Amino acid sequence: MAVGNTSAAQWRAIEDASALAVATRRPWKEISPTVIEDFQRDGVIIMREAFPQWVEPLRTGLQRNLDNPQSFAFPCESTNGDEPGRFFDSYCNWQLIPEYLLFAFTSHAAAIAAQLMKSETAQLFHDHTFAKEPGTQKATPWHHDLPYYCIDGTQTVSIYIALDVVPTPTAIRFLRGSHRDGNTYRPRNFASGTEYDHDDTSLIPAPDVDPYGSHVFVEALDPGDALCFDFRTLHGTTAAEIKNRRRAFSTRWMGDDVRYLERQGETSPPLQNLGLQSGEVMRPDLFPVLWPPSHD
Ligand SMILES: O=C(O)CCC(=O)C(=O)O
Repeated sequence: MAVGNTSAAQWRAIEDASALAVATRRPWKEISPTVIEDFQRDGVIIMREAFPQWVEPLRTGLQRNLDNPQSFAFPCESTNGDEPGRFFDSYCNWQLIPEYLLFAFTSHAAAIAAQLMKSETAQLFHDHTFAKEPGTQKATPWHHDLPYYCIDGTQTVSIYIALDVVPTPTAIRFLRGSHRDGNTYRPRNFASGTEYDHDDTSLIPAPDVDPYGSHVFVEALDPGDALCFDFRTLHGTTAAEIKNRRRAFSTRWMGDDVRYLERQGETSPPLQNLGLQSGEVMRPDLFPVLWPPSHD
């Protein structure tokens, strides 16, 4: 099995996603002010039983990804042939996988994202699925997501939904408050752990955080639980062996202050030809604005 990104389907299947946003509605779900403040302070929160009704549809969607990776966008294998298990991820597939599209356009994820980001709007950047199969002993390297992306801003959130039971030893760990440390760390390749090629001298090497340190946030998860974290929050895992499948579905959301940024190096997703200059708003025809929920 080839490691890293391989050739695959195009991620743009829908001409004008903003028309789809106008044609659909998303429900409201109230988030308490305490939870919003926890998110703003720590850069991560857990929402228990946030999406139980979406576990089965999202598993079905992810299975399409796993069965036929090349039919979808940006499939990536991060375990080498001589390593046990499988660490798979794929992103930007909501236009190609109906269950992902329905989740984005009809679930209460957009309402949750807008409130946590303290933003008037929630714009979908992309979806991202992960599967670690039993036997995998591959750590997710410590990193934060913002420098992988062709955007900049402070109002961001990933809503990462567990699709299996995840015990603490193999759960994602977050360094509380790291979204506020002002640093931007060099992206790292998940397969090799090496840094991306980058000409941006403002990026510094990501620290290897002590996974058992006192500022580390880690929670065992049940299917339907959601971890919500800022794109700047450092996170990673240990190399503890995966005993049961560990699948997850994430949507990445942008708030009012997020703008396109032309990075001086590789990005992931490697989105080309967006027709944007640094500082411009991300195009709603490609990245639909899903909160406010309707355009009446
Ligand atoms: O599931 C994992 O181990 C990695 C997830 C991750 O890095 C992310 O969602 O940004």
